[in-house]
Amino acid sequence: MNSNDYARHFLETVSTSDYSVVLTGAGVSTDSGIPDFRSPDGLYSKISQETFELDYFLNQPQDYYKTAIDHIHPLADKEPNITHKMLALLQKHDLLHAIITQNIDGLHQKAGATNIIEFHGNVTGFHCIQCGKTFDRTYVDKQIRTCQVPYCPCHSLIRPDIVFFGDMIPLEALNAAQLSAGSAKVFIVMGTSLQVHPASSMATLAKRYGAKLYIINREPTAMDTLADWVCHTELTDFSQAVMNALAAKERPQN
Ligand code: CNA
Ligand code: ZN
Repeated sequence: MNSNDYARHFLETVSTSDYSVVLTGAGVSTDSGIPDFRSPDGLYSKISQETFELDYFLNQPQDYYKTAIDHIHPLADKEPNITHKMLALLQKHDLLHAIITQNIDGLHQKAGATNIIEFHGNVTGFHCIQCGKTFDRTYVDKQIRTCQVPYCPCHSLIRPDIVFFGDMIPLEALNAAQLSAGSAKVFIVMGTSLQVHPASSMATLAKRYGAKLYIINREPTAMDTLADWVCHTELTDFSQAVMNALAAKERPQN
């Protein structure tokens, strides 16, 4: 099968499902200029994995924020790509019903998608670890530039609203994701290596509750053998083919 055949088959499948859910990972945002974690030019080739660990953040917040101001906070300035737009379009056609994302970049929202479950939080917000007061990036970046680490007026550390390795998944997001995955007739996985738990377990949960599992990713993932359908491709090609197939379906036939 080529990308066009895959896209047509994919569209037929979601057209016959009354509840389809996608789980996205860093691979959907690489075409927006955001490196993923584990690809050869991914973030792990530039910054160490411990940058995303809770203990590291709490013990050395100045080191975390030194990296974050250049490599993590600017994710909020990026623009959505064709895959984010394709998923938002599927939602408008009632062919996709929920998006569970491991990404923290907010690009599904920028593309106009709705019903997005941010499993690992987002880069746009910050809060005090003691009193819970919220802060925006302008405040935090200014504090980093002047005193390396942002502190709340109550003198406690300000942390980002992202989920570090070692953090709990926000309960609301976990519940919503489990409910969506458990209700899915079709569960689609896009642009993730499926190596981060418990996000990856949403795919096994969906499958256990009877969903057809579709995986679309450049490389093999940890769950390819579990899937009903696997497509190893560039997401730009796949998403363009889906957009074309959707447009062809809508054109009046003579
Ligand atoms: P990962 O482990 O780096 O996997 C990404 C997968 O996407 C890899 O298997 C790649 O082969 C694949 N991929 C990359 N680009 C493309 C492409 N253009 N077309 C097709 N496939 C592609 O990242 P995961 O998302 O699996 O790991 C979960 C972590 C990464 C989550 O905690 C995220 O918060 C975190 N993360 C998020 C971002 C972001 O918000 N954009 C960026 C980097 C890391
Ligand atoms: Zn405070």
